[in-house]
Amino acid sequence: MAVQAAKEALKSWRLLSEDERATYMRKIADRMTERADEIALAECLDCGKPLALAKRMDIARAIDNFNYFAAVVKTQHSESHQTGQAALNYSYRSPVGVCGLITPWNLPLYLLTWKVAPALALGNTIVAKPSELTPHTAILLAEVCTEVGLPKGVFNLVHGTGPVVGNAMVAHPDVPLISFTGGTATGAMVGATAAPYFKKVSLELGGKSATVVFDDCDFDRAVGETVRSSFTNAGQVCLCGSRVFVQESIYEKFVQAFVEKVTNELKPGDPEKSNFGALISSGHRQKIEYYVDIAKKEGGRILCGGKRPNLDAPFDMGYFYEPTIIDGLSVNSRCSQEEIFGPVVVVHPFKDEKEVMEYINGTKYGLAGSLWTNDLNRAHRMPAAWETGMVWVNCWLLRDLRVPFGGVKHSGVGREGGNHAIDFWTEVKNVCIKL
Ligand code: TXE
Repeated sequence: MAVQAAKEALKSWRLLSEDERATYMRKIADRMTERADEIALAECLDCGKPLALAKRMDIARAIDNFNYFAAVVKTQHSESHQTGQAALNYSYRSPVGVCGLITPWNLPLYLLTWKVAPALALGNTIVAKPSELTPHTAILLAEVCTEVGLPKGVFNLVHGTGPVVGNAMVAHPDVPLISFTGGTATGAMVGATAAPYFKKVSLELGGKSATVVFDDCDFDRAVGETVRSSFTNAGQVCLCGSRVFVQESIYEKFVQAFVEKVTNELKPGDPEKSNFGALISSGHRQKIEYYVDIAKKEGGRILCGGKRPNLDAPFDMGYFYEPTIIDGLSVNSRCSQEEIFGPVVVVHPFKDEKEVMEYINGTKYGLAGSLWTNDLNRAHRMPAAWETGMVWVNCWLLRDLRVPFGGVKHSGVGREGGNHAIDFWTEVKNVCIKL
């Protein structure tokens, strides 16, 4: 049904001018801005994340995505190559067609719009499936699209579980593109299902990103930003730094300051008031507790957290878990190798750049990382050797939508963002004209 509607709508949607499609993108952004508080509250209630975070990050960024790709679609350019006096070549771009979008529960609207905006702006129609755990803001987005007059069938929202509805999208012969964000294991299934159809596929998967702190860093800024990079959204952000490596000369001082700041500043509680929200589900909290138990068995030392907070009703029923810092583990321990995707970070000392380079490249993931140093040469040298998709130096999650976004190894395939989005969400052919 949804694919059929998208196929039908594609016939006219792909013929609109860039200006016409850009106008729709801006109308969606403007209407979301008008409804921003309502949408933020829906995201807060669906995820348990702090309302202030939903407003500041999720919804603000969702609106930016539409405005950004409204601009991109107007500034994209194509290639032309003249072959001497013999011929002129030019690149001809066209939409891919009906795009299947599958998104996770941690940043529901943020990640859905990161796909919807470029897909629509570049002339595709879509069938989108949000996580079954967090459908609400996707529904509100569909409402906004209707309110601004987006033609029927351009944006199709379907709900359901991954193995049934998600899998059906991936295996549908009339959906030539799949953009997936979710866990690595799921991404492997999606890739395998899509392979026989030779679809365009982008996979944004899990991570075990590293934060590396050298003794020449701006200490207070490094501590403050490491709290943010470790525990934003209760650590349920694939870009979070879940492994913190600190040069041994400042290890004790840094870890003490890190633990103090986390303990004093991150207070789990009412998501409409606190800065530290709940986990997405009881099952996910059990997964977090399972890993903390493993850490204890592997000889880890719980420096803070490691348990459920004592909260007054009704928040005592919420899926809260205290921000947790663990040290004393081997870099090859399960908690240092496997994605936990919650408010748990492991801290490790390191001697020098050579040693820490081996540590940070020593997992199957390669999504992001942050580096704290004032050594200019090191600031360029380490990212070049870092097996990851994105490196922030003396900052974290400072986003420019024009840059490539994606991971390597088990963190994914493909890049989205800026011109990379144009390449992914369109097909390009070369036309050669004899002169
Ligand atoms: O993922 P799941 P979740 C990762 C993060 C974590 C995971 C959490 O690292 O591992 O996502 O999100 C659908 N065929 N990232 O638990 O279970 C499912 O219904 C087709 C990385 O939601 O993989 C949901 O809509 N679809 C990311 C979606 O897949 C299937 C940023 C994701 O579900 C399916 C955010 C199947 N067989 C989270 N099984 C990044 N790299 O940017 C499930 N689904």
